[in-house]
Amino acid sequence: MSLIETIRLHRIDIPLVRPFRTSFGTQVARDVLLVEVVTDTGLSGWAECVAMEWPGYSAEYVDGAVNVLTEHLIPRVLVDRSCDAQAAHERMRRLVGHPMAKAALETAILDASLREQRRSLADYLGAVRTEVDCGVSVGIPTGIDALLEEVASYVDAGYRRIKLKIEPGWDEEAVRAVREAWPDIPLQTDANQAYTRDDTALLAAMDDCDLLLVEQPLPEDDLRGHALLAEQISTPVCLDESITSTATADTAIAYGATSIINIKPGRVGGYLEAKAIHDLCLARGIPVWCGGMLETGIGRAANVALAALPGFTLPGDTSASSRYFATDITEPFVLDDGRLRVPTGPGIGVEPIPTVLAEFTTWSAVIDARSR
Ligand code: OSB
Ligand code: MG
Repeated sequence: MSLIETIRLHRIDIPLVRPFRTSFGTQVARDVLLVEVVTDTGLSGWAECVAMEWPGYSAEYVDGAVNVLTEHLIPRVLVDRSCDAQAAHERMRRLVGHPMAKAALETAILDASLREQRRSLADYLGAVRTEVDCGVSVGIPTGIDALLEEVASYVDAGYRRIKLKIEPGWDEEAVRAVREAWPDIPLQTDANQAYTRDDTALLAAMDDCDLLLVEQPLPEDDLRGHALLAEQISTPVCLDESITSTATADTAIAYGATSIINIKPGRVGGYLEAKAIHDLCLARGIPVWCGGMLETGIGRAANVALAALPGFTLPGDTSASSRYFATDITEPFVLDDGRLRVPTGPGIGVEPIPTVLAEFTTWSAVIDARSR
């Protein structure tokens, strides 16, 4: 097994093609932290930290991720320089929280070690598909006309499922407008915790709109509220923010708080934990799909590999590069008949294009593993 020689952190600022508004705020650009693990054989492993600029989706944010990686996670992992993702996972387990920062470091180590073995991440995780069905997440727009125009562009591009961001005041009318315009398109909603236990009637109002699911209607810690809601509406409840580990997935399923799960590797602390949640859900008959965090090609490549596992039976938020960025930092992921091809090269199968990375980089740091 190779040894870790250097760890580089790269922070980039890359504009989105259109503002992305959710119930927790608006993003106009991605402030992305990339982790690069360089081994003593000169190979680089890459990963994207999905934390956002501010703690709106979860408690993590980019400045916090930089700090916890630099001051705590990297020093803990480098106690042993072996390029071993499982060992790094075990060492980081003793530090509480920060799943997105942990996921980035673990994935960069995993990518480096798989590149050494010339084995793809998809193969390592147990992929059974060579391409994955793709959906698209539609932010809260300025009005119904803008919504229909945006959805039309995605339907024309071939997306196999549409997800509408909702919040109180932007829900039933928007959902009905899209459902009337496209009576047969697979459609679902995502509230990002914007409703309360008192809003059951607002959510039940969309039960006749033939939705695949409603994602995270209530606060992340309210599993009982989700279980009570699931008894009162016919639309399946799907959890995102609430599912932080295999244990919370097991609890939420047992309590009837979720009948479908959105798996986001960053939210659960990495691809090893994401795979474990997938395995649990497969055993329990709970369908899963791969969520997204507006990733660049680096994060997307790994998500597409995960989405190729057998339990991922619903289209994911694994959209093409062009849905997010005019120029991606990797070779772009391009939709073909509503699907993305699973990378087959070693590790995540893609790497940043040096000139594009340099163009968007706002900050970087180098940590020498040997001087510890
Ligand atoms: O809740 O799924 C979410 C983006 C950022 C933060 C949270 C979420 C999202 C999305 C977009 O819905 C998913 C994507 O296209 O990457
Ligand atoms: Mg969500």
